[in-house]
Amino acid sequence: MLPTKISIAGEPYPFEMMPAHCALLIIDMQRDFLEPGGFGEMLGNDVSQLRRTIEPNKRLLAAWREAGLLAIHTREGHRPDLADLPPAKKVRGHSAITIGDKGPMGRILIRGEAGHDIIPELYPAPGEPVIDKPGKGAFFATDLHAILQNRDIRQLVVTGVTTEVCVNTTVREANDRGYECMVLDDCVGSYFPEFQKMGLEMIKAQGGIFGWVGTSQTIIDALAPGQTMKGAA
Ligand code: TIU
Repeated sequence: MLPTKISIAGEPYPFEMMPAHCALLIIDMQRDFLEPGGFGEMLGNDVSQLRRTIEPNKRLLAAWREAGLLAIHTREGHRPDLADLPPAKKVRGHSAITIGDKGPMGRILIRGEAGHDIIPELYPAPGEPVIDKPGKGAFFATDLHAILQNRDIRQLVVTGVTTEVCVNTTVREANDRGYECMVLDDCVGSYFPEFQKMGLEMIKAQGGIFGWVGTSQTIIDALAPGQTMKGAA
């Protein structure tokens, strides 16, 4: 049994994690953002900046599942008929190939296409909710808030990609809805190192204006049986 509360080292100060009320939220670890030959790389981005998050996320997810806690996955994407794709999002960037067009791994960011799906390394287990979101934030136009409320979740450990876009947007949305968020620096990634750094700074500045920043190993240690005994003593 895990303790009711576990103090997790983090910035700007320790995060008092309540395992029964805390979910792991893994943002958009999709093939099109992370895999060589995908949409992200096609746009000229360096996917290795994101791929370094795969192993730490894998270890964290395994420990999280082992502890019997709730893990939730998100995917950014749209309906095949593009009815939920704002025209402004479709044309943004003036790219030759945009959302809904045929890309290297099927139609880009369209639900049901190979590139839209989650990478095999972090594939959701049966029973783990998958949130299909049309925006950058995971709360916009989704049932995430309802799912969290129904499970009495009040805290989120947030990982995934990209740090300054979908992770930051989601953490801000969650914060305004009353959730406490801890973002794990080794489990979130940006194509741009300077945005990785500042994306994390912006969360923990001003006394943790949007939440906490920590590291996956601290949480894995807290969830491990040996550490749990110590924490309970
Ligand atoms: N998931 C997510 O962050 N979607 C993006 O479009 N990110 C970029 O950094 N472009």
